[in-house]
Amino acid sequence: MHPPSRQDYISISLAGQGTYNNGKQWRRQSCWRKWKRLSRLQRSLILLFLFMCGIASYPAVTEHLRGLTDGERSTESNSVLRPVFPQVLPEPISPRPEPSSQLIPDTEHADVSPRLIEKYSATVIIKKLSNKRGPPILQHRLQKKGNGTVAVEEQKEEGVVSWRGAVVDADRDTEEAKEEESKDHLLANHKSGSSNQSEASLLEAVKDAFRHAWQGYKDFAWGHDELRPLSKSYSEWFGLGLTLIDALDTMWILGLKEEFEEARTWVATELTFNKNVDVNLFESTIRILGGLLSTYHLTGDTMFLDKAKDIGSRLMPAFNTPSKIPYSDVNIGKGTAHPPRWTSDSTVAEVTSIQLEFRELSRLTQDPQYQDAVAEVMKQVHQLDGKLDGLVPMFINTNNGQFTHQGIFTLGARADSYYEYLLKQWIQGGKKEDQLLQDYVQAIEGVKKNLLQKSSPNGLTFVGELSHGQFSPKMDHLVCFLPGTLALGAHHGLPADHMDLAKQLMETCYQMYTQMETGLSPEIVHFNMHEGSIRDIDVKLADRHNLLRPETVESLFYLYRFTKDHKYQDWGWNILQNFNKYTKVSSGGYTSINNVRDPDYTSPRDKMESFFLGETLKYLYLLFSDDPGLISLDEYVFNTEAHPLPIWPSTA
Ligand code: DMJ
Repeated sequence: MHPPSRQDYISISLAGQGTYNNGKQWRRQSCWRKWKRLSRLQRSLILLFLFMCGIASYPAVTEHLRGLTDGERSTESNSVLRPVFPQVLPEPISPRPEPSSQLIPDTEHADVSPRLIEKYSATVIIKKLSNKRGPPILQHRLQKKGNGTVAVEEQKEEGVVSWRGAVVDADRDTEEAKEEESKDHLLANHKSGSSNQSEASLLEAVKDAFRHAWQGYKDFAWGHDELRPLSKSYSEWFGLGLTLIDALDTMWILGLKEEFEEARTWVATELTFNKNVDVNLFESTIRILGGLLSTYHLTGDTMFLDKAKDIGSRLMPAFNTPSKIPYSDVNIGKGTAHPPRWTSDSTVAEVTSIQLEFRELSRLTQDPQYQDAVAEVMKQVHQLDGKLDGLVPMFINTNNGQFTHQGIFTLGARADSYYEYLLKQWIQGGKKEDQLLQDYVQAIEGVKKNLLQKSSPNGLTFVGELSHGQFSPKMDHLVCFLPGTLALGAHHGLPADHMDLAKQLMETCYQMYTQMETGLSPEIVHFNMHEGSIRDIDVKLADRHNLLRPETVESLFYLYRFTKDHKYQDWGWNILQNFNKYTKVSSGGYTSINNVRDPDYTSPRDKMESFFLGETLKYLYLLFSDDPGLISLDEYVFNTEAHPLPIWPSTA
């Protein structure tokens, strides 16, 4: 037997030879012996087959290597979904130090540029392409294990999450084929946008997720603020059943009547605001007042309105300040209010993102005190010095009513919903309050002029921050509310370039998910801007957590509602799958996680934020619905906690 001559040998291994051991060499020789035993015809047929496979995979390979931007890829290819994954969250585990390997930026995952692809082992690329169907862009994420690179599809787990998100135990080989078949069927319908079945399946997946989250809350945290799903307990923030109230209108919209009725009974019989407890004005306004008002509107049940009046009036002492800029905290039992212990400042976003709710409370009660109080804040902020092209600083002093910590501008934490509420108040009031519109439009121009940049190497448009004239390429996940808000503005008649920007930012926000190893976004990212960067996105160690936040799926909902481009649904679907894979706790509930960069060690935080039920799952449901009348955006405006409030009739 002669060793195979080099030119006859067909190998898929283009990686370093040193990685092959003796066993592999033996298998090669054995293959070669078998090959030699084949007839000439058999060999020709096999070679022809391999040639055809090569032709068939050529477009996928070139697309992968070119690292196409979304605009260049077809919607159809984008709509092929990644395979479903097993439910993975283990029982509670005690924190352990991060492996040092995580300190090394994970270049394979963050980029699809040709330069970077060259760094891949060619073996892995070939494996990926041959094992998977669908476009590389949805599948290119590789996962690192030890010092090697392992394709996602090589993971073997015991359970698999079905299309609808339910966990089924199955023999992977048998079940996989069925799953693929069923997915292809649903996907074909989904792509055409014509199948009720497909829409129903997507909606059902969200309902399944909600039921699972709710079950955990019900079993371990009923009537308390937040579920701690791993320790099967709860945490209190205000002691007001925050998750339950935040979730009321979601249950109504999802049609979960039984769950809604149980919750309603609790609100009617157990919820009391006559408690000696400090609450944050902003958080209790957007979650509790907003949740009760929207549930009242959806159901017509006046019990919710009575509760809304009760909490609304108990929050009013916050406005008793020298400047009329409200304090951050109120004791709703004692009727006293105060700033945080360390400062007399309030956060700009907090004092300017309570207006939708208080204005609506005034309209419903015919009592102007609520509207007057929040309008005074807007009036003052409108006139203040210290803005930059309509952009506002992050803090405002409750004694003198001036901005503090000036010179720092962000669309992220502490400023974000100021911009959102400028537009939404204008919409709520029937587009008559010109000053709000002017401030909003000016601020968006300010964003374009001062905060908008493109990343390298792939040119993702992002919103950075400015500190005393110095630009920082830092972007919070919170900023991902902006594509949706821009799209909403364009829908209500603002310039078309707002929609163009919305689409670009939407892509960026999705990349913040898909470029992570878990497919879930971190809390904060930093974009690379210098030419020759090998990846667009870096994540600092302290920023790798995911709190189940809604902003990206919120924006996906708006973008889909206005464009009907199914890629936005596909992106939302992928995000839901990854929530199911990495944050779902088997005994009930979902948990925020500390590390989106290590699929093997996500480090659960043991907390389900109330906005996961109030916002994230609601927006996912609305994203998958093809009914524009389900919370019509011409009739409702969502507060910043996803509670829909009516756009006022023109007579109001
Ligand atoms: C929510 O409470 C609201 O969406 C708020 O505007 C921002 N933070 C959370 C969600 O991330």
